[in-house]
Amino acid sequence: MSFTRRVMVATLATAGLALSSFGALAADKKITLGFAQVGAESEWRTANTKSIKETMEKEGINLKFSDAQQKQENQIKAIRSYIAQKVDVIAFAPVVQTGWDPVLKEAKAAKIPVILTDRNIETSDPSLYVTMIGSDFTEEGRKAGRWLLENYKGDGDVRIVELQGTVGSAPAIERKKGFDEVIKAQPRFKVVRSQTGDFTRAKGKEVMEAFLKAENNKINVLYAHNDDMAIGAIQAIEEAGLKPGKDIIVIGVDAVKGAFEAMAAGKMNVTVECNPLLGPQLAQAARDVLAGKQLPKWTPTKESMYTADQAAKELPNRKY
Ligand code: GYE
Repeated sequence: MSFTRRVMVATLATAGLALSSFGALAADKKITLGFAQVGAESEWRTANTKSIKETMEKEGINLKFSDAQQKQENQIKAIRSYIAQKVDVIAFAPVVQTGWDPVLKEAKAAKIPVILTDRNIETSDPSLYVTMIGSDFTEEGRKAGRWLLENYKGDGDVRIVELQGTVGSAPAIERKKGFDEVIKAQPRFKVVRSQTGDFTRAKGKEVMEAFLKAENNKINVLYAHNDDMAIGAIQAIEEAGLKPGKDIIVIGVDAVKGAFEAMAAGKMNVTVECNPLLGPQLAQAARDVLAGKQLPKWTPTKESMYTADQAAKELPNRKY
């Protein structure tokens, strides 16, 4: 090989490596992915975890998995341990929106790419993560609001209670924002109580009991930021001697099987879909980033919504 040719080959090889700022991974090396999950708070989360575990197994990606029990400090610890273990890629579903910059800077310094799944973050430096794979929560909130304005029958003030998701989480903040944005067009629709139910059935039931007491049962609509809280609240409504889905309109988000069952039983009116099956997109994104490909900053998932009259027919087709 001539000198110039040798130099050219060397330059090309360096350019190839430089394509990825995260260091090259030999094509035949098994990828190790460290995933820091939020917790196991809802049916949605269980389906999300299952999708990630099953996909990585199938794809031959070595998965390190941790469950943060809805606590940011646990997720930060998990991310630090993935950095210490020198995994190839870190992915996580951030429990809350803020407070990630310090740990993400540590990942960046270690040249480990970070992929966000499900929930987004607020950061002063967007280069701290490669891409975000997940839903448009504000649009989900708008869909819930629009459905209500278009389908509510009855005159006078409409008294709405809201069960919010985990305090500080992207879906809680944005589902509230989108819903408020739409309903403010008709001032007779009023959110009279709004409190967190932490995305769980137990808390949804407990807070709904308190709402019913405080409002002396005078509630027309429940808007729950996820189906699990709606299902917990349905129990509270029944125990108060009222009919969920009739006396109180019940709106949820996620479109998990439990919501379809409640709708088929006439106890819930509508659920806005939020797709938890993110495993395949995550595996692809991990491969792409390690191959030095440029990824879009956000890949929104495609979603629809389902009403009670579609529930019985749709239930057998649901995958989560
Ligand atoms: O809606 C809820 C879960 O972040 C989209 O988290 C997710 C939300 C989902 O606990 O059920």
